Amino acid sequence: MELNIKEQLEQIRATAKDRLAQIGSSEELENLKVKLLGKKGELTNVLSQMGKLPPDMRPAVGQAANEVRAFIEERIKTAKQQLEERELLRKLENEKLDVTLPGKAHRAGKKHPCSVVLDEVKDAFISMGFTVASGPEVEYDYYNFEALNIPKYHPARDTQDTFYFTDDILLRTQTSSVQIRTMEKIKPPIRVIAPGRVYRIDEVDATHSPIFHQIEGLVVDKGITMSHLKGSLDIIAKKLFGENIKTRIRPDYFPFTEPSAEISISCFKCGGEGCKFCKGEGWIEIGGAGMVNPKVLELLGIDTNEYSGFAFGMGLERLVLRRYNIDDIRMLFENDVRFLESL
Ligand code: 2NL
Repeated sequence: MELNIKEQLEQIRATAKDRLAQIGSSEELENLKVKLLGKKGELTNVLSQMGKLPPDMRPAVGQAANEVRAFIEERIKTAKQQLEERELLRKLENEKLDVTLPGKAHRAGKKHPCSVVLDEVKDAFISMGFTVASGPEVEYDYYNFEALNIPKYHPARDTQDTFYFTDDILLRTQTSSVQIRTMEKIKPPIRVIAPGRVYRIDEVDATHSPIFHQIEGLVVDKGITMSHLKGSLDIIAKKLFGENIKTRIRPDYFPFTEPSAEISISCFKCGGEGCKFCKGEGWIEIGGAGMVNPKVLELLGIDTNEYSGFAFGMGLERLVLRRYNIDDIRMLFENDVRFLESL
């Protein structure tokens, strides 16, 4: 009987090693531990036969049983450590990060070319003491035409095909309307620019769009002359296009200015020699200007014996196309990110 129990204990000890070697996961290990050492486990099962032993033999068998338990516990502990190490390694292997792989590039947005140029133009004028004004795009005929000395049926209206909502409400064709509103609000001296979106009925092609942007400017003060206009344009052109740029004004006609002038700058590609860029002219037209027609000032209650003014207007898109050497205005409106990123 005694031998039998000892043999059984020995058997448990001897087989435990092999059984442990086959364990593949912490879960299996836990199950085996219960099977061997648990309340209804094999070891407990053997020990329950102790009562059948003669009392003097029990201590020796008990000690043998404790040794087997200690042995198995030790082995389980080691197996557990090994399993945990293996599991950790497997986890690390699966989750490993190759820090040498190329990263996912974040596409950063950037300013639209029109905004880049407009911001430069604004800064140049602000540095000369101008303020920036804005006004409604849906405008009264009065502010867009009447107040600028363009009455109904005036031929100048034909050059600006206008989107009308009603007889006297329209989409502004120029930002002059903003400057008329400025003169209504504040007394001279006035130094203001009015950049903004304007609308004209036009088919879309490489050089036309029914929506585009204008930058207009207005100065009204005592003793303002054509020289102030020319001098201001010179400074602005140099700030925007470089120190070597020259400006040229030649006679033109606008109902709202008298005299009126066409503004050109010397070609920034060839410096005035004539090249493919300026079509051999040496000059590039950037807008129009003139002395504010006294009729316009009078209508707004400005005394023309005391005050005079100059005004100018230029198209933003034209400046942008020149600056970035783009030959199609549609590129600025289609917003193809691949194109915009390439600028
Ligand atoms: C052009 C020409 C111009 C003006 C705009 C203006 C505004 C007021 C009074 C008088 Cl409130 N004139 N603006 C003057 C001359 C020319 O624009 O080619 N724009 C793209």
